[in-house]
Amino acid sequence: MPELPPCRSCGASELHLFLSLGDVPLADNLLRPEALQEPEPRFPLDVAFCPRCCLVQILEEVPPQQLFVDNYLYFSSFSDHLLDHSRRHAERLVEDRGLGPDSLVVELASNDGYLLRNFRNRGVRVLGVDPAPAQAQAANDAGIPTVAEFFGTDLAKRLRDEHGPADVVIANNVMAHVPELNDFVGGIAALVADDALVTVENPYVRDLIIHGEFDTIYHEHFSYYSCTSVDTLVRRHGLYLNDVEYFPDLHGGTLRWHIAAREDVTPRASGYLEDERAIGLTTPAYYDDFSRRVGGIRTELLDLLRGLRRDGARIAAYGAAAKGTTMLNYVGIDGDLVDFVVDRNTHKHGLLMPGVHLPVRPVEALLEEQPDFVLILAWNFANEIVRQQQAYVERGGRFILPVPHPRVIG
Ligand code: DWN
Repeated sequence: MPELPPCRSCGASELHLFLSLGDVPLADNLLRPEALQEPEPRFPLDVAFCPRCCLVQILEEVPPQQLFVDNYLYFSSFSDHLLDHSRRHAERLVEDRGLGPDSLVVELASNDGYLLRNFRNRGVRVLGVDPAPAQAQAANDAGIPTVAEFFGTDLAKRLRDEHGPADVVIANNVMAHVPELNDFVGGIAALVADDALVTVENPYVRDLIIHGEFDTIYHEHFSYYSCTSVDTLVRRHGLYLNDVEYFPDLHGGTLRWHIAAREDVTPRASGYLEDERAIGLTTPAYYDDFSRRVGGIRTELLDLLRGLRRDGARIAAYGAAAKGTTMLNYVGIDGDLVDFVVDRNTHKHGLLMPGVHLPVRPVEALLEEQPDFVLILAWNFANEIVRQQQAYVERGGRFILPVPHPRVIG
């Protein structure tokens, strides 16, 4: 194994490699059928742990321009659960912090304005930052001022000069997506007012390991966070991890970290840090068994799907999700096992899943074709999806969940 790169947070040179998922295509790079003749880039997907700052991270750095600007198809507004979660977060912040027309709320990776619109509707001044052009345009068209650039310290200083300091900064599912972590967090420190609150949401690496959620590993996600790694990272920039909230039903287990320029660490935050040490999450040994378990999930899922196909079953999949690309390509699920994928995101219809080239169709195809089984690739929204697909179930359709262990439900 060639020498591993330094830790992307603390620069330590002794990263501990614990999982290799092979060469995988870019998770959100769905293909147009006419592009099938062109070479499809694949990149190594290797995961390591930093024993010094506890950051879990992938080793490959695909240029963010290639990940999030060229052909980025993820729009946040296609999940009711996520929209409801975001609305409740915004409303609580407005109440708790007395936000109004003189306040400024900045969201980093604001996508199509799905969250900031809740503040705007309450008369709060907002500003979005998102480099994905189509998403930023959709937000601006919806009246959410959005800067279509990558966030970092330079942009933070420009935004502060132009708009003043931020009273609230929200960074949901973005701090995992930046290769230059210190430039990103340094930018937050430069942007916030002295009494500001920063809330950062990302999937919790503890749940990724415990629930076998290996498919949430893809090149868009450079880092996978624990409270320990977040605490170390923000303190490096004069910020403090003061509180932690846990959302077990969001993206397979999400933490919301409350960060501020003023240290006021709650017992809840201290408890998380102590628990992580107690369960060994701050040591390499915690991750060593993961590779074997992931191999087991692959074997079990292949055996399940091959058995159903041998019995003549027709199988489709639900969710042209980024995680779906990792699942389909690592396990080896192509047209021999699954006929098509359905998704509510209209931007993905008519395209092909990266690597395995399964066609993506509107959700209505489930009733048109009535496959016997549907593998839920967007398992983090399984409850919402099953509720939504009762007509398919009433006709005898059944779902398959891939993690933490492959199984037929319903
Ligand atoms: O970090 C990220 C996570 C938060 O979202 C981004 N890098 C990219 C994206 O990852 P993902 O594509 O795996 O996320 P989702 O939100 O789990 O993808 C769900 C897919 O399923 C989307 O394409 C939308 C679709 N969907 C649907 O068709 N019907 C979702 C729901 C809830 C539905 O009812």
